[in-house]
Amino acid sequence: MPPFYVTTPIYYVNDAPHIGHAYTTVAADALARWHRLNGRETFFLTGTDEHGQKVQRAADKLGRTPQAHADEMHLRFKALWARLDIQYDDFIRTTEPRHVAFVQDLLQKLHDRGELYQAPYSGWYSTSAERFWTDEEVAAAGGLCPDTGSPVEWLTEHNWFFRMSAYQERLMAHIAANPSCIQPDTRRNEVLGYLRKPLADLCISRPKTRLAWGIPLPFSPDYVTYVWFDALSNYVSALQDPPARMVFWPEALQLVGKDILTFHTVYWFSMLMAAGMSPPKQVYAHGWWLMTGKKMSKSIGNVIKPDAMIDAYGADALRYFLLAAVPFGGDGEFTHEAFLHRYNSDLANDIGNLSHRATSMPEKWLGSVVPAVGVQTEEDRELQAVAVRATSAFTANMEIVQFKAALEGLWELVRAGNKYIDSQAPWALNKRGETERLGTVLRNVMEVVRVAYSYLACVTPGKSREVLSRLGATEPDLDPTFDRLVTGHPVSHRDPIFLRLDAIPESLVSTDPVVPAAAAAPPPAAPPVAAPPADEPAAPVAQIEYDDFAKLQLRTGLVLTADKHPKADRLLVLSVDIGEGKPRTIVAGIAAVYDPAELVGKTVIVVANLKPAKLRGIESQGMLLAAGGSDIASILTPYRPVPPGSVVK
Ligand code: ME8
Repeated sequence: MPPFYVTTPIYYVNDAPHIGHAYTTVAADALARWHRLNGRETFFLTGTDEHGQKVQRAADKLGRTPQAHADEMHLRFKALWARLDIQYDDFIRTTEPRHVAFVQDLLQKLHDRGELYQAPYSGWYSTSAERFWTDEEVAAAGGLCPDTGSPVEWLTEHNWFFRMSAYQERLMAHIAANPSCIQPDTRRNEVLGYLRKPLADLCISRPKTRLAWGIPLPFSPDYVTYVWFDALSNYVSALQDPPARMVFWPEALQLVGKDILTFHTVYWFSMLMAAGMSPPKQVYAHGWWLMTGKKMSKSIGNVIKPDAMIDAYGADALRYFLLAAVPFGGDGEFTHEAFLHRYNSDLANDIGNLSHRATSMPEKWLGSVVPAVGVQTEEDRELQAVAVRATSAFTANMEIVQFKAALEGLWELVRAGNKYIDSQAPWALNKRGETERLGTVLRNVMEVVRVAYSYLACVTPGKSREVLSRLGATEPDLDPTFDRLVTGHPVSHRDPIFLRLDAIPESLVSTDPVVPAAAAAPPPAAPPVAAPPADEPAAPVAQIEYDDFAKLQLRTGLVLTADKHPKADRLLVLSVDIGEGKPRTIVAGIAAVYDPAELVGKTVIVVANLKPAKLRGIESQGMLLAAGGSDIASILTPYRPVPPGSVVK
């Protein structure tokens, strides 16, 4: 088996880590753990990007040196990785002497090979994006920085350039010959599209007079190197010592956010080619975590703090959610409602329940030991087949970096395990005194738990360790056959591994009191109130008494699913959890303004006591509130997160 090398971007130390950073790092950790579990020699690198204008500016603001700032800030990343159970093999900081020495050697090598030259350079410079833009790019962005939207200034500098344009053909040929070197395919096509336009040379220096915080060019000490040239080199600088580490390089899988894909392909691949090295095996660009439709980012301030999520749910629940909620490569809207929902359904209910049953039943009936493997019936063999199928699906999807599909595959086994308990009814076997069959059934259940938590050990390492040790297994064991536990080994039964939560933990919502879900039976129906269209002045309305308003029962609801109405283009059919235990079906005339997929996970306001009505053959058990009258502009959602079923008044 070839070795396995996985990297994350090195994160800027200008601010504290948020869920976006945790995402890439958790994904890399899950892959590293997975390959280690499979016996593959693995190296997992992460680190911090400590030079450049962003860091310099953040340090200036705090009145300290950039080095002191980086020394303090990089520890925040390390502390979060410790809390998230991230098992990296090395953490590289770009201010470390080993990295600086490597970058200077690389610059010297490229200089000696004639890959660098000096020339005057003029362009629109954006300090916020730390780069120059062309006239056309700035014009297209309305005279502002196309990346950040901040003002740009016209600068002329004498700078050093890398002959990147010379690599255009080679880059295209390399990508064509190795189509999997950029994933997903859509991202590869984007890079190819970029490469079809003329490729310019890359300005790789900054005069020290403008930016002192960087690595000096060894052959031109009045300049420091461009932060991306410095940062990208980390993936190889970390493999220099001991030299044997370089065996990992040809196997590199580099995870990056989609925003930094061009740097990691066009720039990075051509730098490597110029240095006589091969590009990484694969660069995988994942999507963004969004908050209310916008990329979660430090500059916008719409960030979720991982520490708060870990305090509320535990590290493993956060790790699981990040990987299970969206296909790797796509964007995902982060909502507390969706988190709670997935936590309760997948973790507390499905797998938590399964492991709880596996250890509570032998305690009650079998003296808390692993029972012997008995004669297997048709149903037992079917469950065994599910285990084989589910674990192969997990494996196949982990190989293509599709965590969500891998977990969905494994969940087939988790659900089958719970169903098997229901159908085999061990409580009835116990009552009837069928001890041997009871032992066989419980053994099979324990094996399902052992298999599921062993595969999950790369996603939920802490909980897996805990559950496996309750069954007497010291290490995860990926063999799906139901005879791997040690017969007669003591089984310990303790608290549920994932506690069910009734509402979003208070520490995560505002400090304002959250109105609890109403349990009272709804009073008689009242007609819905129609709002005037937004483009007409609001006409004076007839006044009503408070009691009339109070007839209206409004609740918050979490959209669980949304689909097009099979018979009406205008309508969507939603399943909405309004805290009643069973979701409501609501048919809403919003198909013209909303894509079904974007509604899933959103919290909406539902008129809960409207008489059910059939809309083109489907009964609607309520109505959504929306603004804009007949031309709906927006559905209404609460300003702050509230649990489904909260009273709205
Ligand atoms: O770009 N959703 O550092 P950075 C998903 N130092 N992932 C996100 C995210 C979001 N909303 N926000 C950030 C840099 N990320 C450079 C990298 S590498 C040689 C130099 C993740 O601190 C994602 O992995 O801005 C993204 O690529 C990375 O954080 C950017 O982190």
